[in-house]
Amino acid sequence: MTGEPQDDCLFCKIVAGQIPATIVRETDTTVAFRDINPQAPTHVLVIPKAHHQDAAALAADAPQLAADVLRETRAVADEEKLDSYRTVFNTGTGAGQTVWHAHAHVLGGRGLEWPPG
Ligand code: DGP
Repeated sequence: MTGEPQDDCLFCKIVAGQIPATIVRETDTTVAFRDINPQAPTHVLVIPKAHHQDAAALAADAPQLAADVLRETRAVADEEKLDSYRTVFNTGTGAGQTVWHAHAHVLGGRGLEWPPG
């Protein structure tokens, strides 16, 4: 069921402390941690603690929680002292989503080209 922890979800395991991660921020509803395969000097993932499979499901089923995630991307950028940064939600296999727990990438610390690949 959406929102419930999933036994086979990597990010649910990070939320539960069962898999280590470098956590940079935590709120009642969200966790932000460094991406294991950083694509920029700052590359942090912001996730809802509750399980939603992607950004579309999060926005549809828990819009307040989606707002919490978005607010935290800004907080991460502030803590990392980023004047410019990019927030990315890969949604669906064709867009590069590989982990099926909604997450925002916060990327910064270098010039970022547009459009992305
Ligand atoms: P996406 O491709 O948008 O689904 O992004 C998933 C990201 O998750 C990808 O950039 C790599 C990151 N990732 C995968 N496994 C782990 C992990 O065990 N720990 C951390 N910190 N990040 C992970």
